[in-house]
Amino acid sequence: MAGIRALLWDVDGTLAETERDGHRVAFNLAFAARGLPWRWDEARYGALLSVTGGRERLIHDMSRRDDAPRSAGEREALARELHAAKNAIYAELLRERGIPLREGVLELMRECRERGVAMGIATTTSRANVDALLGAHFGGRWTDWFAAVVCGEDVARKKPDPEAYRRALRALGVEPGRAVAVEDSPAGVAAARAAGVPVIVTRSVYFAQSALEGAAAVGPGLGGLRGWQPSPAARSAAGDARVGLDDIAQWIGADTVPAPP
Ligand code: XBP
Ligand code: MG
Repeated sequence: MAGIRALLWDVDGTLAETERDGHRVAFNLAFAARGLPWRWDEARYGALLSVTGGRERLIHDMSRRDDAPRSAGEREALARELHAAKNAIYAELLRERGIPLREGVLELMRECRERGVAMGIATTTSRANVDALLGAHFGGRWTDWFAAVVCGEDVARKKPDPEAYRRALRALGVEPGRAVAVEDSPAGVAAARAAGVPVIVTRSVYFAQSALEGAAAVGPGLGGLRGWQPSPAARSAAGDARVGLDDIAQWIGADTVPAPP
């Protein structure tokens, strides 16, 4: 197989632990600001993550509560309001206290830039949230790092639907088999696979135990090689300390990409 031409990044859970420490906290603050007694603890939020999309998650939760508005229209309106408030609070949280990138993320991004592998974002989170996270880490010109950015607003159907991946591939002009997705969730893996994109999984706190069918490799994080299945045989240009492009190429059966000049 020919070499990898593009790396497609999921955002929440993959770049940073934004679900537990960001979105969940912001949802709870939005409930409190609206005078609602609702609170999503870590376990409840983990169960709710099977519904992708913050607004969709709210509607799903309301459908199971007896203290939520009765009519579907009212629930929809409340979900919109709470979701907008949550996103504003999330951006504020990121500005004020920040959420670090997961280990190995920045290093792999730098390696992609050095070795001429294009990068794209394929997420179904809202654009404002991606902007808040990546703006905090890369500054106002963060989009310069990515040749394609596909967010929740750009798709009609969220993950596990493959639309986000298909759009990102189209924008990059790369065939599915020449790209690799980096994901953390079963829905993300399903989305990438349905688009024909090989995927590696960097497990996040909420999907630490999930079955991840169809992933080329699964591991505890990009910052180290220990715990990855299959265990990496190729020693990457980056050495043994972290997951590099050579490890990824080996997992997906691609030729290695050219080493940095
Ligand atoms: C993550 C999601 C999002 C976030 C919250 O998808 O499902 O809904 O939980 O963001 P991904 P929004 O991992 O593909 O980024 O509130 O903007 O939906
Ligand atoms: Mg994710």
